[in-house]
Amino acid sequence: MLRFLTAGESHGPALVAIVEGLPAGLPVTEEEVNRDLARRQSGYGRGGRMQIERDRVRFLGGLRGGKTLGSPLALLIENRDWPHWREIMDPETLPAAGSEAVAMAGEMTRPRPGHADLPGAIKYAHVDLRNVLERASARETAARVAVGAVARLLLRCLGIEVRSRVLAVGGVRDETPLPPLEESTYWEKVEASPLRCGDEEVAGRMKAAIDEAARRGDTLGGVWEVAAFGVPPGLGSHVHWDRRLDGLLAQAVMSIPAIKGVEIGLGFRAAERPGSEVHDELLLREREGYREWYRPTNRAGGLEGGITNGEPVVIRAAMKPIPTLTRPLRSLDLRTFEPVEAAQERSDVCAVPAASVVGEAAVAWVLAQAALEKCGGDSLEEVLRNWEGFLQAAQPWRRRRSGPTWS
Ligand code: EPS
Repeated sequence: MLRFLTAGESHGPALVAIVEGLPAGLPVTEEEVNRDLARRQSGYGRGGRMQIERDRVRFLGGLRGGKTLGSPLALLIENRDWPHWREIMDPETLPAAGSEAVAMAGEMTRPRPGHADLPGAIKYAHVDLRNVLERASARETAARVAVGAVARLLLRCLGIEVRSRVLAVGGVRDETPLPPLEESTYWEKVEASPLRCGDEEVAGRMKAAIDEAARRGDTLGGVWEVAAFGVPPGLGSHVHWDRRLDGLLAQAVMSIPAIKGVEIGLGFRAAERPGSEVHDELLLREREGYREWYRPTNRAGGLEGGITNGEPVVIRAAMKPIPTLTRPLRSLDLRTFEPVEAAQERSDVCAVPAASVVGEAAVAWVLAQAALEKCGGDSLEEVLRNWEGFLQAAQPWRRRRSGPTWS
């Protein structure tokens, strides 16, 4: 079973992750992981913290000569901001009352509505909200992206590619239908866009909306989409609730901080249409000596009955605006029980583009798990052998012409 755990606080020394269950022999490089870490750090609307961090991974175990060993893969991402927080976040001693450190970031008792601050404090019996917010911070997603980058390397060996793009920021929407993977100029545009939006004109309006929100001391959410191409039919299962791949994908995406809605394929729009305009019909075509089924549409987002159907897996997430506002909302002080303004911490105005990269990691992870569940092996070689057999067997919709008949 492929699994991972992460640890680390936003302003602690580092984030760490341990990945277990990877096959031996998978090529992994720091460069590949760093590329995704950098993509997560970019994006219009991020705050001052991203100027400080230059996220880079260091492998501490499980890798030798650029290939996994089959042992747990241990990785670390240092927080460059840590030296500024050394006293405040010291694992053993809290800063003395009246010290400079306390003047910089003393006890925090004014919960931000929408943040984990208050429920986290109640649940874990903390009064200083820093004990919650440090781990609830989206900083933790850097570790998830590093782990997702490794999953992506495995998927690439299996012919699966994961992409993401931003479809809305605030009320500004990009209605461009999902282009295929082969439309590389489109995907290059997305990568080059600070909004991760493939339509420059729309991206300009998104940028203006973020600037306007920043001026008002406000924040903005949005919608992003992740698509996985090259996914064969047969991953996931209809037989049990916790084996349905749509449910597993939704959980992974919903668990990204600030995500409040997840949809697959048409999602909520499917509820408004009759069945004849929702389901993807099966048609027949002839190609390269084969007769094969195909689907003119992919409204199901590549999943039927919790199983992949061979079409791209398409999943969208609705992200709420970040709860740290520079013009703070009304709150209550945990110590005095007096009405106050919610705490203001340095934060982002909009992290939708960055979160779309986290979404890629979440989807890549779940697909890698599903692929290994189907075709797992102790070495990459064994996985590839199993995968090849699975692909051969999973193609009953293709028939080759042998003489006058199809077989
Ligand atoms: C975050 C607040 C900001 C963000 C941070 C998430 O950090 P800071 O409080 O240090 O300014 O920049 O995001 C990251 C550090 C990151 O790596 O994504 C929060 O409160 O969630």
